[in-house]
Amino acid sequence: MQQVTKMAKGKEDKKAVSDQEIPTKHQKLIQWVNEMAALCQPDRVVWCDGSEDEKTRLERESITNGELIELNPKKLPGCFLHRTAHNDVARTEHLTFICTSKKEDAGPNNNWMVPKEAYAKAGAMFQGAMKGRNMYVIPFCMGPVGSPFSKIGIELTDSIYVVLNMRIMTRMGSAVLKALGTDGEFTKGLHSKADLDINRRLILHFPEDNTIWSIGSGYGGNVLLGKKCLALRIGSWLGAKEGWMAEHMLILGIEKPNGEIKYITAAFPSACGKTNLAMIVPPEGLRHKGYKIWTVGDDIAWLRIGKDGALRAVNPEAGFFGVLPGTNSKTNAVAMATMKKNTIYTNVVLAPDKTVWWEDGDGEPPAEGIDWKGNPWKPGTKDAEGKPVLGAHPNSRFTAPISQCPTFSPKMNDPEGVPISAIIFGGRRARVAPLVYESFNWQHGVYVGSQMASERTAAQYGKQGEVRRDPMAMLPFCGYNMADYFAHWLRMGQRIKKQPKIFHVNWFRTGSDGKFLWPGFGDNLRVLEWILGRVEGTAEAEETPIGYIPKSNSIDLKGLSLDQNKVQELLSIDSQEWLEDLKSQEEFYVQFGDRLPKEIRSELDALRKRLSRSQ
Ligand code: OXD
Ligand code: MN
Repeated sequence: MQQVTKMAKGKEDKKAVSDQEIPTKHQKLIQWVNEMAALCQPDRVVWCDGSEDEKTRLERESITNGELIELNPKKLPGCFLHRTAHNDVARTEHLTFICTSKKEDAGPNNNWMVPKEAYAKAGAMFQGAMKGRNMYVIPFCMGPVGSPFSKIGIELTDSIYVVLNMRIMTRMGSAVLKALGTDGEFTKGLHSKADLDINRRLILHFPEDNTIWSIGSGYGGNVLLGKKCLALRIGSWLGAKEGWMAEHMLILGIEKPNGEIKYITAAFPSACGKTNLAMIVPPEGLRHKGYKIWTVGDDIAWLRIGKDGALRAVNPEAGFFGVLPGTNSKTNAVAMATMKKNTIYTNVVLAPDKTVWWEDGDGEPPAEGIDWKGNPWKPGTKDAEGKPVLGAHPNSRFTAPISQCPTFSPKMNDPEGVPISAIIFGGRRARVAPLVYESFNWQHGVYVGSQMASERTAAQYGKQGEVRRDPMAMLPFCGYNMADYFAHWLRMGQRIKKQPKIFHVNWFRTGSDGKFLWPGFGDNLRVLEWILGRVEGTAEAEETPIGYIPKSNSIDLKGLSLDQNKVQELLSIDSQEWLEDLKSQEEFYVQFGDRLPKEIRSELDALRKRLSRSQ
């Protein structure tokens, strides 16, 4: 069958693309592509096959049209720089909607629109939005192709940047179309940059139709539809329906000297060091123990109950889309090594030798360069009001294949996933939460996850001390009513025969001097070691009202100059502070009304009693 396309005059690859045969016999897919093409009116429809030739052709095309700048082929082979529009540098949560027939199904945690209204509103924006551009058809698979965990999606987009990023972030191309067959289920994703006008930007999810529409943005989190949109928002909806879980979690394997590998997952709100933990480097003091780290994923975990009764995790992604400022050889040497080749850098400084630089990265800034906005920049540049001008945007990113990660786990491609021994929740709390505690059981652990929170610090998050509840780090990503999501977690617990233990960590507790008490980074492995010890029944703990905390000396602090007072402060529990915190938890839960599972309320009441008794 010939592709129904009109040729753009004078394009170099005119022949190759116009003669392209539609590479599928999936009638529903072909019909949908044709309908979307009729709506968006691109010059041509290009089916992506994921080949090297296609990659090279698209790279050339985007260098010519200015979407990408090729970086120094000797120092950064296969790497490119991209600059987004100035108003398009982060996920736009206020323009992100869950469109379900009933408002209660989206829940108070989501912006909501009636599906009909949403289709009409965005449809008007998509009308003719791809005129003069190509519409690329990207078949992609979240998870290993053929795995029972995996889901197939098709993204239609007018952005080559999106195609090249999806190529890194997902398994994409012909193998996926083949796996889809002639009648397989797939998520329908439509994206257009349109005119990148923030007033005409919408990120819409239609879980009842397994559909995502994104318009007016070119920023990764809004437009790489496999990531937050499919793998979390639509994924969490599908998981609740089909009996599995889509979570905002890293997946990490810790190999002990005897060769046994234990896998953990961990959920932290953005900016709490998830990518760093996924690539943790053992600290000097623990090196003699011979731990080896295996990175399975840094952002998303899909969890199912395996035939063995264990909770098994797959990373649905194939790449990292990590934040750059603050990433350097000290904070994350593994990430630095990962991005030395075949990487797309977004919104960083371009140096004259065609390398890149960002704030708190490695090395000195170039004496002169081009900033993320494309303006001449040098260290010390100030704006009209005398404020320092950053060279890289604070949310500048790298997109790199996980397979390039020095700690890459080949288990990432295991269709059955890896068995999870422990689930870790974490937040950024200057006070209240101790360094680590273990929940009493699954139900208590679900409650611990449901009250997860991060404090805003003056430097980073606006009003100091303000607590933002972010249950399981899923607040911006749960595609349905969060009360039902808690109920789903509780139901899953009843079905898992080999339940992972659930823990809470806080790397960010500060002392009376306002300084962090815990060194963090590689030293976090000391806490993970205690957690694994608890899983195996070898680490000692003390029961407290909030859960089990490490007995003194049960965390190995060898090689760390941390005095005992600090350790005690890190593990201390102030009942009064906790009782205050419970009030803010209740305020958060109120919004879910009767839909909040009674188990969550009874865990909160039981904790209050235990704390009051201990005063
Ligand atoms: C991300 C995020 O980009 O959580 O992973 O915002
Ligand atoms: Mn994330």
